[in-house]
Amino acid sequence: MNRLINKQSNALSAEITDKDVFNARRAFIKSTAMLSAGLLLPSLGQAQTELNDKLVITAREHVTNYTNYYEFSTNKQDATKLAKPLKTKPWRVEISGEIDKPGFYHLDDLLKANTIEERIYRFRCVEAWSMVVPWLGFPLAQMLARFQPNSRAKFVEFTTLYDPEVMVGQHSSILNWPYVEGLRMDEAMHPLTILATGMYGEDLPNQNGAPLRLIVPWKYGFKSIKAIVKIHFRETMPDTAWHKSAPREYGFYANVNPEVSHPRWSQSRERVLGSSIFTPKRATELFNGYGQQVASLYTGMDLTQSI
Ligand SMILES: Nc1nc2c(c(=O)[nH]1)N[C@H]1C(S)=C(S)[C@@H](COP(=O)(O)O)O[C@H]1N2
Ligand SMILES: [Mo]
Repeated sequence: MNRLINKQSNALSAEITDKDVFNARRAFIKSTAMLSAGLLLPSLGQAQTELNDKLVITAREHVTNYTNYYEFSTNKQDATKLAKPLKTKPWRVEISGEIDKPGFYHLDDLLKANTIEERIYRFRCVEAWSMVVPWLGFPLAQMLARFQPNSRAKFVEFTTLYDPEVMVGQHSSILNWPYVEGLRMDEAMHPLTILATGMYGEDLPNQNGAPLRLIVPWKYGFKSIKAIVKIHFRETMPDTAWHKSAPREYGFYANVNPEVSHPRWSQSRERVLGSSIFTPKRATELFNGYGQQVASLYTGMDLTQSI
């Protein structure tokens, strides 16, 4: 299922040596082995393939012309045009916090060290629409492991570019800028979580989060932060942009859960993006249909606190 697009295994250019990469891989293999054994996490493979086979891919035209990107506009049609002036090359990403060697990296160098593959995931927005997108990207875990987070790294925080001259929506105070999102470390290291650089076989369009965005398929779309300029490993739970703006409406975990209503609307059904107004809405699935792979991450947690 995961078509291999590009296979490269170069080490990151200046800052990271081959030995570091080798050690990080070993640590990563060990930690994923431990995860699978300890929490009985199924590896990707059969389960994901079965789910993906049922997914009908949404037309690219819909996915690229109906976006949520408040840095540009709160209108879902407008970012297509407004995001055009954003310059995504060259692009620098700061990696910081609980790691040995914090620093700034050229995105090109970060990408060289990863294998870009295609993953078809269902994506569901908190506003009750969903779509199925063939993303191009790589497991976030692959990249995080190279930076050898230390034992204090319990969460990963992501930050979007702040540049109000280009991101004209940042003049409005609708959200706390810059946009910040975060994951618990085990969520970040889960094989379903990817950093996407493209979709439909091409680079990401600006309005969909170029040049680098997160995709966490079992969570509401707002977790999938766009235009990432910073990845920060930290000990405490990050405060996210949506949580700061509306703490009663948006929580940290935000796992898709049809049983838990948003304070202002039900979350039990979803409109499939691009379908006609006569098509009945689709029943939303717990964890967006990825429960088999991710439910064990939340054992013992109160899932009604999901949103
Ligand atoms: N930086 C940034 N990332 C963002 C957003 C945003 O406004 N700014 N919107 C989020 C929301 S609410 C959703 S539903 C998804 C939408 O992704 P799409 O526009 O590619 O469909 O992006 C998420 N990532
Ligand atoms: Mo959303």
